[in-house]
Amino acid sequence: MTIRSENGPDATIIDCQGKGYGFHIVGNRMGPARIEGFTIRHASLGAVRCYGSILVRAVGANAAQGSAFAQADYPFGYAPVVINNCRIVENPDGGILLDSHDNVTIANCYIAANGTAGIWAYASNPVICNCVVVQNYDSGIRAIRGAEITSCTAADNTGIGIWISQGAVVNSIVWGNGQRQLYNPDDNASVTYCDVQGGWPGTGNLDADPCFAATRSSDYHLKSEAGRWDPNSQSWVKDGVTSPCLDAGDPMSPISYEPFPNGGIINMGAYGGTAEASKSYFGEPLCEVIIAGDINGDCRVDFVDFMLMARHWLQ
Ligand SMILES: [Ca+2]
Ligand SMILES: [Ca+2]
Repeated sequence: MTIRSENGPDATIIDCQGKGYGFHIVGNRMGPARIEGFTIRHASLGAVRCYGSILVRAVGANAAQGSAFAQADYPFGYAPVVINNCRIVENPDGGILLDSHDNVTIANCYIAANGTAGIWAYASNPVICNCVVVQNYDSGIRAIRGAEITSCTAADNTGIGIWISQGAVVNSIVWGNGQRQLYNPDDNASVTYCDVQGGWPGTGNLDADPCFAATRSSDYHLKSEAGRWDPNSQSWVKDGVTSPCLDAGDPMSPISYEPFPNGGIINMGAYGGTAEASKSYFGEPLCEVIIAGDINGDCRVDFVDFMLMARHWLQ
């Protein structure tokens, strides 16, 4: 089952007016589910809840007790759920709630100003990528069991930025949260190529002001002297400073849709790898002409470009 809006989350608003859930996905009854392109707000119990259900949990524990349908199609007991390109805002009891569901992907979502956690994952193990999780009135992401978190921005939540028991946090920014930035109670999660306020052990981690565009207006794009996408004016603007999070992600991560000049390396944060990634600044105006072989975009072809190419040779 796919439910997709025609014109995206700015135009398509599900206002639950203080009642129930926006979407409630229970077990495998509907098979794979995809929810895409909505604003979901004012749902008293949560914008989206995914529940593995007792039946599905029984399949996981003892396949003989489960339904033939679940056994045949979903050996792990969970039909995949994808929540993509949604704005999950102002839901009094939390944004996205996962309970005993092990196959949920949350991608390209803006999750803000919810009454408790932005994403609350209980006995679940979600994949969360390219999400802005900010200004929620508790934790940003609370993954009690674990999660794979890639290219996310968890900032200015009143509680913990990211609570993760196991799994990984990569290419992400965790900044300005009210309590701890990161909480890893079992010391089992790896954190790499992240900007964490106060610092965090791990390869490639930074502790430096990420230079968000405008936290007051909830714009968490990163400032750049070479160009930053401004969603209000729908244009590229230039700043007086450049974020240290540009080109600071994992050098082996694909840069995907980052516009030129992109440094040849993914940016940290929710817009890293997207068409809205801030442009790399090299201390001078953008190149007037693009030279073949200038991979990072600094208007020269030199050993840095050669190194970038060599790193990804024959990938
Ligand atoms: Ca980049
Ligand atoms: Ca170059």
